[in-house]
Amino acid sequence: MATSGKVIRCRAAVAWAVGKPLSLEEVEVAPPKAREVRVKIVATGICRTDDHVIEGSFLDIDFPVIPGHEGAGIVESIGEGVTSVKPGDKVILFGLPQCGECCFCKNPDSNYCLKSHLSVSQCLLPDKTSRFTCRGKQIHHFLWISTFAEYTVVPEFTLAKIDAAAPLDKVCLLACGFSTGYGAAINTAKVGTQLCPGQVHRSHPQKRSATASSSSRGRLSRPHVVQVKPGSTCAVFGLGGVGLSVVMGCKAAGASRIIGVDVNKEKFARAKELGATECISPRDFQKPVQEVLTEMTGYGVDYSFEVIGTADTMTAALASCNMNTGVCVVVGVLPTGSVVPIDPLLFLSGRTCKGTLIGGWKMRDSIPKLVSSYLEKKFNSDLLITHTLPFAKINEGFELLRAGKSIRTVLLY
Ligand code: PAD
Ligand code: ZN
Ligand code: ZN
Repeated sequence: MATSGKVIRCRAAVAWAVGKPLSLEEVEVAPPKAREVRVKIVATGICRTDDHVIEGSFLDIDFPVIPGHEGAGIVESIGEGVTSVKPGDKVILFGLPQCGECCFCKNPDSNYCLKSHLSVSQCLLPDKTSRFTCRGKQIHHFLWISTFAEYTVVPEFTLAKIDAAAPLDKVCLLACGFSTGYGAAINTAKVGTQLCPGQVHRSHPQKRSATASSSSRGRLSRPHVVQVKPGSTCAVFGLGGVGLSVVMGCKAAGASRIIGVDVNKEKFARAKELGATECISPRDFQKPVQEVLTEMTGYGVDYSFEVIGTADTMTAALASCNMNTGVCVVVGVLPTGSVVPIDPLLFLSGRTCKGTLIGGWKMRDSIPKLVSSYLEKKFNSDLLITHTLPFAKINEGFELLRAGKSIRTVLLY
């Protein structure tokens, strides 16, 4: 391409300091170095995690920074040694790398990579320099991908080539929101089997007598036949873009009861459309929501998901799953340094609590497959997109998110 090897001047949304609105600026984007790729971003979603960055509550971010991590685009140029993509390829960028070399990347049961931001800062590229400058100042990268820029430079292992037929303004959500929620249900929790013995039903007397007659014909039978009701029960705390993707994952996994929990009742209609069997607002009850959910289900749900990011909702989600085999999956990102007081008795009887990063997917391996599934209409992540705005209206997109008016806003460049 004509721009290959040259500095590109383009627009980007810069967060100059904590708590300040994003500022639309002209930035310089240097060419990619070895093992790096420069990408022309075509579309990016706005995720609550970007808002956590702007408000200063997300893990050790160096300012000024260009946030954004739900982007899709087209490769503009590649640095030396890049083999997996070439200029013109459609790609999705992701904030959880897959270097392929660390012990966790080599472990088939893990999607955590030691090059992730929780282990090494991703505010500068791996060679500890930035490719962005603005008004003579160095600007930091975010999760190595900074998609709130018309052009960005990323390490090769933070992107994957996708099907040329994929609509970038739709599949950008697969970079984070959709994949996180859907994967939290099907990969992390492995929703599908019903775990709580409280939900089993004794067989109908007539069926029992049928069994007895089988027995009389000498076939193997058990005196108390138990029919396990198919499907499990789930509670999803937070019905934003990520929580609704959990709902979709729970439905796809065959859950029989999916209870959405949100203080904003405007989210209920979409949640039901996507698979929630009922929705409740904690504000409608005098008692804690965990008690409400326990009463609704007998012993608590099989799986609970915290998809908000507060200490209170994390405690409530944990206490909402059944005391023995219940699994609570923490998806929401709590402010850095948060401490959640938890009564150890909640675990003593067997409950499990686990976290998920981007839904457990090994991103480089999984993104092309998820895009194929999208194209085959195996799921409809388009239903998460409530607003589409030009990039210049990025702050309006954040206002919609903060006001609870949007699920996902996609920005077009
Ligand atoms: P969102 O703001 O669109 O959705 C959050 C929802 O929670 C909204 O519908 C709110 O109304 C609702 N809510 C807020 N407070 C309460 C409350 N006290 N009780 C009940 N409902 C409440 O955010 P999102 O869906 O984009 O992201 C959700 C969280 O997931 C957020 O913390 C984000 O940082 C995190 C996330 N984690 C990962 C990961 O890999 N673990 C990836 C992407 C996002
Ligand atoms: Zn995100
Ligand atoms: Zn790795």
